[in-house]
Amino acid sequence: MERYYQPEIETASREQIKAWQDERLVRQVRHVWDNVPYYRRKMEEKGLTPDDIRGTEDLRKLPFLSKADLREAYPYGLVGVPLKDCVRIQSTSGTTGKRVVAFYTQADIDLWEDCCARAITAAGGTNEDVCQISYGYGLFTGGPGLNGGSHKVGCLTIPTSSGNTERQIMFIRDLNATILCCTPSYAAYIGETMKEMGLTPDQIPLKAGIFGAEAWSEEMRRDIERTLGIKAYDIYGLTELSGPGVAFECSAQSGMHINEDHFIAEVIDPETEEPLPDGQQGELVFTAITKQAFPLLRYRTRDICVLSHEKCSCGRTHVKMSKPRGRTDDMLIIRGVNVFPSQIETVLIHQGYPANYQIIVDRVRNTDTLDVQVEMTPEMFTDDMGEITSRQKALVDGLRAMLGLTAKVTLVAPKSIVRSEGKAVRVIDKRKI
Ligand code: DLL
Repeated sequence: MERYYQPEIETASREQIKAWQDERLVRQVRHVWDNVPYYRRKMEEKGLTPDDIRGTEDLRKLPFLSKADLREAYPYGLVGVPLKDCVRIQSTSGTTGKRVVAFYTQADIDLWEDCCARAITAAGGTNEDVCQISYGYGLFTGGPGLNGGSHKVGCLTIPTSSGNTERQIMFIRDLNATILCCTPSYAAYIGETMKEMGLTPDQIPLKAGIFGAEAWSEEMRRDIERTLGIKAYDIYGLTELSGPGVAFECSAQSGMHINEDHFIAEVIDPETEEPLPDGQQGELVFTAITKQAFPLLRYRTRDICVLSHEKCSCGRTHVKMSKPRGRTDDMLIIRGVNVFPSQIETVLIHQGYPANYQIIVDRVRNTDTLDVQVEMTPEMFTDDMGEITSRQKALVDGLRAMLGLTAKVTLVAPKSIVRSEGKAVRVIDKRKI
């Protein structure tokens, strides 16, 4: 039977959801106008006042916010309450440019943790469960967000943070952890380490995993589910909007329900900025309608996905987003062809390789080169050159069929690609340097 953390909200009628959104949007626009001069100026430039926003129908009149605005307004320019009312900051890892610093009031934290509690409950979690949180703790939102959600559900929470993989496995076994929360690449690594320790899925008490913070394919899901003997659920979020729990997967495992009582989602064409209908792929844009301290309106996430209002078998009524296909800023353009790392991953996993790979893009004599290093499993490992050559050729063919591009594939020894305890680094683009 499907369980909900807040059934009256999660299964509310579409009319009710719209009524909440209409009312909260109007209030939020007023709050931002009164308290965030940066955004007020953007509204004024478009000739708008709060009176022009009477409900969700008027959402598209509002100006967008992007990462560039966050950079410009860093650190306090988008904060909507006096700092004395803020109780926390969280921040991104800042691999590209300046870090995003997001602010929270106690009420913001509370709503964020509710969203994470919904995700844990949707994965089958109850107060009988032991929830091990192996996302990083600290500035990264993964650990603190799911920690709070796990407390709200009443799970016995093990805040291991990431790293020290053998100790992770010891805790899972000794303390009977039933739910594991971490990045999918770390889940795969934990699975791999368990296998090396001679452990089979039935010797591991886990039943579910809540994995997100980076893109992962359906193939990788099946792989992790098999190795750990669990059901693996996706969870999505970003620091700018709180952290994990903006959207989460239910038992249907076919897209993530967006918590629409807190976030209005749109998908837009990234070029024309026009909103797109359900089923069409574009950039995800969110308007936070309940957050006080960091109230972003029409924030462009750069994540590419599709929305669906189709009825879900789990009984939840909130719109679903597909797994993000990639980011507008991680899409590689190689010899003019758009390539997402996830497409490469799909080919590898189809041919029985683990998701341990690195994509190296370079430019040699004005031509882009695509080099994919793929790790063999210990079972595949051989020094038979004929066998290696034919495996490499099968991968080159698979990649050509998927991408329409010829890649150079190099098979490398097991364990030679560095493992990630957080978000994996899959792409090295030497062209930018
Ligand atoms: O990654 C928050 C999070 C923590 C989500 C734990 C889920 C679990 P940031 O570090 O700000 O926040 O990175 C946000 O990560 O815009 C997406 O590009 C990507 N991302 C997050 N979840 C998923 C997912 C956290 N389930 C950025 N699938 C987002 C694919 C994801 N990409």
